Amino acid sequence: MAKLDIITLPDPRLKLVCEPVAVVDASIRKILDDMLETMYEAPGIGLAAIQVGIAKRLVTIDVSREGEPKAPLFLVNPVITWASEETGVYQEGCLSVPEHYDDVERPARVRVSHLDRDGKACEIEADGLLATCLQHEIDHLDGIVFIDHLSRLKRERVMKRFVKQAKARGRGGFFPTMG
Ligand code: GNR
Ligand code: NI
Repeated sequence: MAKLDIITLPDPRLKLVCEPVAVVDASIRKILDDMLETMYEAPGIGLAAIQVGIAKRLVTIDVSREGEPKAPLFLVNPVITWASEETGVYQEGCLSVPEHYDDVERPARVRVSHLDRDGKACEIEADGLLATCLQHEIDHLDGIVFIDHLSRLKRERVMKRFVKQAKARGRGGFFPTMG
């Protein structure tokens, strides 16, 4: 397995609509395994392939808590087939939006159909943190980041900060920004 680099805002690749996977073969399983390692190292509870620069509809998730046995989930071409009317609010974060956390309202329960790591068709029904994480990851596959669910004012404030940081890195992070 190999740990991959995670891309962050304002990288334009985070806006891409990712391509469905035709066949779950050894090369796809290798990407999934590398994603899982990258996610555990980060650490994060979910990862979409585009966050490591791969524009395919691949997701890894593990919402098990510290001290519990690991419970990795691999999802290929996941689709939300049902979402509850009832919503819930979670404070979300994203490995591609480091150090920003904000409340997002989403359906409280979802059903998701997908292929697993063996290419087998599966369906899962989830609530709580897993339901939130599934929706957050499936958003990534369509070029949507959680800050897209915030008010325009909040989103623009966050974007501005990340553009500034990227510019600072571009010149070695040495000189102060000009605003
Ligand atoms: O690690 C993560 N934590 C998290 C917390 C609340 C809601 C969603 C998430 S997903 C995030 C990892 C990530 O960026 N996945 O795309
Ligand atoms: Ni994310």
